Amino acid sequence: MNTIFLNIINSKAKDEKLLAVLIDPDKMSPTNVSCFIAKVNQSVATHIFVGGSEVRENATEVLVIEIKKHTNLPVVIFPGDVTQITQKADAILFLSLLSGRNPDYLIGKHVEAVSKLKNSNLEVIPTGYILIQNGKKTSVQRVSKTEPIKREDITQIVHTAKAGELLGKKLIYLEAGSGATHAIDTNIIEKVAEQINIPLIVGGGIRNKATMNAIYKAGADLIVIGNAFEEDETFFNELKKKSD
Ligand code: 1GP
Repeated sequence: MNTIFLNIINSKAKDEKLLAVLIDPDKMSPTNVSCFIAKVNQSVATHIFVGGSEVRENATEVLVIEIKKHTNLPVVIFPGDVTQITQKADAILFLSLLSGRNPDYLIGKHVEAVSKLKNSNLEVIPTGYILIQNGKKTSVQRVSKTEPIKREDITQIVHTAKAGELLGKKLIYLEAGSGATHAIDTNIIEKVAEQINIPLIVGGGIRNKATMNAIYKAGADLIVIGNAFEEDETFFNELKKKSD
């Protein structure tokens, strides 16, 4: 039942780095899925995340059904809201926005989600989600009405990640925000990775292989990329799987 989480743990133990392609149901039409997923399948991507801050009702389920017709990669919901939960996916990142102090995003939405999760086969992965300031207002900030942690406040970032681990979160996700101008500083990633023992996800504003490699080297176990693939599908060419 914990297959996806256990695979992440096993990869971390072997230092095999993971890559999730993030697909926003509001930006991807189901008719474009097969062509896009063909490129994902040929790349080193290991996971497909589906979600967004604001998504039309049912759009996520329709998209997940279509994606699963074209790939065997695990499809993980990365929800901005309860309405995005669908049983058609393999797992859900059950996100607590630990950087903010809005009770709805710390526990309220989670209580609402229980009726959808209690009899479901979805693998639920408790995830501490930490938004870090990157110079422009992000949609997470706007929708959740919370402030990100300042990027200079490294102690607060590290302690927030550690508090998440101590609370029992199974993953920590450091987020610069979708389309961030700059990815999270490697210095921040190093400090967090040194202090936590659970897998570390990093996303937001990652647009090239050099940045990916630097972020992996700093200690990220899984990188999430959305915009860079939406804007330029040729980026997949740089991330082709090596043929055996
Ligand atoms: C956003 O971390 C993800 O929630 C990915 O961000 O779209 O900027 O790659 P990008």
